[in-house]
Amino acid sequence: MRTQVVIIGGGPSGLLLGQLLHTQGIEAVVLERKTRDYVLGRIRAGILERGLIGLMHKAGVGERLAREGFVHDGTIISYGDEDFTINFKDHTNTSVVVYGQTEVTRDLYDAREAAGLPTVFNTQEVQIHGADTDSAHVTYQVNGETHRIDCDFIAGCDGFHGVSRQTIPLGLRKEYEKVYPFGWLGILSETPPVNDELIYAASERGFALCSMRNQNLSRYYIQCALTDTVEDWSDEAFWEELKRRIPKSHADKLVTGPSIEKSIAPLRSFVTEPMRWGRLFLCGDAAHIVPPTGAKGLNTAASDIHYLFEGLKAHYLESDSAALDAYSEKALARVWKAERFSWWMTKLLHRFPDQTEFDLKMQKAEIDFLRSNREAQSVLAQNYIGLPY
Ligand code: RFL
Ligand code: PHB
Repeated sequence: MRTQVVIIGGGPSGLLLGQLLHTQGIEAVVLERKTRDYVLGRIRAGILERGLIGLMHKAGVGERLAREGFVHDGTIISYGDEDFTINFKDHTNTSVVVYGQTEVTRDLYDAREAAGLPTVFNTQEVQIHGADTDSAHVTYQVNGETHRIDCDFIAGCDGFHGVSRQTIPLGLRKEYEKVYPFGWLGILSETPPVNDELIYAASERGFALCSMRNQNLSRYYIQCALTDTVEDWSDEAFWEELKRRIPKSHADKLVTGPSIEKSIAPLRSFVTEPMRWGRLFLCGDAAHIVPPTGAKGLNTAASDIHYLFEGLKAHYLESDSAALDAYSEKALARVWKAERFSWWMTKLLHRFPDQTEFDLKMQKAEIDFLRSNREAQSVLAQNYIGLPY
């Protein structure tokens, strides 16, 4: 079999690319290691920047998002019982939208199926061959049977644990990594959100985040030790700890209930350079990871897809490969800024095991400065709503 682009990974990056290519008549096959239901069962991102929203519309899948997404004009930052709002709209004339990654992925799968585009699920042993030659191809197994697809290009959209990044010889790539000494324990509960806007809460007991999916579905996170397991945290223990970390005025209003999902995610900053090797292009979590504090992971994956899509479009429709050749450089320039913002938000709001009393004073002074300084708030707002592509 032959196609123009093989997309490895049927997560949001791979599906968005597939749908955008389809609008231009460019053929792609998506290979996904799991099933559609498994992919949709992963509860992840919740905040979409205007760039990703624009791409969803461009891909022809923005209708439900426009109808059901919740526009957020700002966010609350708290420290102990004190809190303040940063109004994105005032500073940038732009908002973000609360719409779960699950819904983004569902809309993309629905559109892919409606258009009859090829997706192979349950693929195993995916291997990339000849990415640095003119005979690139991908092999994979389904039910023990080996298949081969020849192609012009390969989009490595297979997340942090995928095969695409590993295919680039070690001597040709450089990896940059920071592992944080804590994780996030997250729960989803069918309860009304404690507040209309998100609350990013710093406290002496550690960080907490109050987020949501809709009027009766809340998403909450608390910073936890890396050694903690989900079994260590009963729902009751989670709610008690959350209440201790957010301002009392909010804690008193918190509606609790049974969790319908509970998971722990470690926090990591990671970038691999370059994001291209011959005919292979890395996109999204396959190339970079951010700690979730700035809500940048999915949004940065989307900007990669924008650059790759524009490159492939110019290559196929105008026989111009300049944009494709600039992919790695352009994507990385934006990635590093998202890395910086996520790292900064993480440092600002979390408790680190080795923090000295001086470090704590610095953290508090930085939050106080943010609270009182319009320019500092503007910098946060510009980064949060997403830097331009
Ligand atoms: P994904 O979502 O990991 O999808 C990769 C897909 O590739 C498949 N795969 C393979 N398929 C074929 N062959 C192989 N060998 C394969 N290996 C893997 C996998 O099964 C999977 O389906 O990567 P993608 O598409 O690049 O998307 C990235 C986003 O998922 C990620 O950046 C965000 O979820 C990060 N993130 C957030 N991002 C935001 O922009 N805003 C947020 O509010 C936000 N919150 C979060 C987050 C991530 C979190 N966790 C759990 C890490 C909150 C959390 C808690
Ligand atoms: C979420 O709703 O899952 C969420 C929101 C904001 C973040 C991270 C996660 O920074």
